[in-house]
Amino acid sequence: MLQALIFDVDGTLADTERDGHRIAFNMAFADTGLDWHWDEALYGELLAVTGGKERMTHFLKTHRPNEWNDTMPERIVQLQAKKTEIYTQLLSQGKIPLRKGVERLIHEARSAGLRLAIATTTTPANVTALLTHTLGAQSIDWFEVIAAGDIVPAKKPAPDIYQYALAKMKLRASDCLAFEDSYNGVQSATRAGIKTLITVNGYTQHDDFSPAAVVLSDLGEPNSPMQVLAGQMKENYVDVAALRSLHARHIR
Ligand code: XBP
Ligand code: MG
Repeated sequence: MLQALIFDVDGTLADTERDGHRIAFNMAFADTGLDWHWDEALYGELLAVTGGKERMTHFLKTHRPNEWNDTMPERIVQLQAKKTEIYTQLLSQGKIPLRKGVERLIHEARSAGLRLAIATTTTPANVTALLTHTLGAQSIDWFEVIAAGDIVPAKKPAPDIYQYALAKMKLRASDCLAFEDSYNGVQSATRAGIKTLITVNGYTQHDDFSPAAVVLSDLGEPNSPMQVLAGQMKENYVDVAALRSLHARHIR
């Protein structure tokens, strides 16, 4: 029986990467006097690595190997803190709205008594800032668990963050559905045993989503139908009834 919805954040709740995180990284680099600049194409390549600190390390080792030295790990931690300060500022200016259907589905799920959680590789402060500036500060309490960032040893595509959320909620994977946007995300949720609904975005539309239960353009709205890109869903938008029937079809 479907009991809980577990949401990824970046790319799923909101399209945060191109115009949010990427801009914040570049501003942090400039403020620190670094000549690093992640344009849209390069950032799309770097998104293969989840976690900002891991992403900066990957960038250095693959694009600026001669700049790597043993002070870098600490400098990257400081850069990440600076970037998070800038990113949460961007969110406070209302620059990044929730994706289509997200607010509606969250309210419907709460009214239907479904339990809610978040499983993300982003920094916890980024999650509370996004929720506060889109749904209001009280919405933080709507999610029983906000599993985020360094709370687990291995980030997505490892299953750790979803396993952490399931353990905290004392739920079986088969009681839940996960909402994701990327290859790393569907791998993480699937390895934790959770059936996954994908909503694609500009950066992830060509990812391999083969383990997903269904791949959609977005969650849709009554007056703005979604497109089903893979899998079966006869409804025009994702509501609780659609999720219950998807869950029943996929949970043996
Ligand atoms: C997306 C990520 C994060 C963000 C940047 O997380 O991989 O690293 O790109 O945030 P998810 P940080 O899709 O799991 O929500 O700089 O805080 O890592
Ligand atoms: Mg994501």
